[in-house]
Amino acid sequence: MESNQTPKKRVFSAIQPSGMLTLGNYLGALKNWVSLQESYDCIYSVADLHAITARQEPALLRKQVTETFALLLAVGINPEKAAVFVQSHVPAHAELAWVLSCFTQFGELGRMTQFKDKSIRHADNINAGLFSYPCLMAADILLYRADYVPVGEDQRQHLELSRDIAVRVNGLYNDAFTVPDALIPKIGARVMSLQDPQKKMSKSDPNAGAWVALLDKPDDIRRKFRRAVTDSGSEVHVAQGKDGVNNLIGIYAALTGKSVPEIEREFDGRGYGDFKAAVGEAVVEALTPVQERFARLIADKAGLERLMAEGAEAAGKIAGRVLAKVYRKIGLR
Ligand code: ATP
Ligand code: LTN
Repeated sequence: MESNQTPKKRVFSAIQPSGMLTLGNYLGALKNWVSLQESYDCIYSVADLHAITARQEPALLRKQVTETFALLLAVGINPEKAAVFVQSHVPAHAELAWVLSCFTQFGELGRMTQFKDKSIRHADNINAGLFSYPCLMAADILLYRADYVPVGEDQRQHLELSRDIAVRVNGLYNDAFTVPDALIPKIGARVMSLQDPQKKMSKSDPNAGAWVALLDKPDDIRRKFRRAVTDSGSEVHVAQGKDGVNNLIGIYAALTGKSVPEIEREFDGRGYGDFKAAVGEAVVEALTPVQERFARLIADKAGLERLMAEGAEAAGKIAGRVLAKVYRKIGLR
């Protein structure tokens, strides 16, 4: 029977397999990925080609790709609802990235703040891949004609560039691509370091007390929150300049679904000590089931490989069709 339902909108996002995923990745991106799979046609990827813009140890990279894939399933992405795959398993990503790099200007790439930051942090390896990274990211998105791309705040500029590239190519070759919109959560889009709340929480931070990994042990999580930097005051209130407390309130709100006024009331007159313990506990409560699922998934390597192959096959079909259409439009034969 003909369905008169409009087709679901498409969502695409990806995450790098660079070491342990953090609470920032979870609240800024993954949590959203999970809820979107109920109402959208979702495609999620482990961006291993992006990861090699930094030098990687081959055995470790292989392990991290498998672990990141398993973590995506452990946080609740369901391969029966969403396609989940490893970027390098679908060759169309690298192929379209080359094409798009010919439609992206040197000046545009040079303005990317992530490129500028990473060039400073890794001055010994400012490679061409790091520079053209946004072209590969645009290829990831445009290959699936994605309508929406759920990411954290730090990816907004890359998303804007993907849109600019899509609009430019469409102007030259008559609607080759869908122009995507970023989906950035209201709460949790920028989780800050627990030690320096003016900096984003990042797994590349050498101070492990600054970030929480999704696989950290419960006691380590509790300790990191007990030691989280706050200011010298004692009131649990969102306020200008109270970056540490604001960050903890954001984390607690994102995990419990409570509003800021509710949280302020809950901790009225109770001081930072109580509050930090409660945030730590909320994080432990959210991550314990994720860790249990991860342990089960990672023990079944054959099962993971089967799921990876299925995901790549489903994604590859869509990507191959879009790539062929683009090649045709630009005159490749
Ligand atoms: P690095 O910090 O090592 O450069 P990253 O964590 O920014 O890496 P990814 O792992 O690829 O890079 O990020 C995956 C997703 O997590 C992206 O959508 C990104 O916006 C989001 N994200 C990363 N860190 C945070 C954070 N501190 N707060 C909110 N979202 C974040
Ligand atoms: N660069 C992103 C990861 C990423 C991505 C994508 C996100 C690679 N390809 C496509 C959204 C859409 C990051 O978060 N560091």
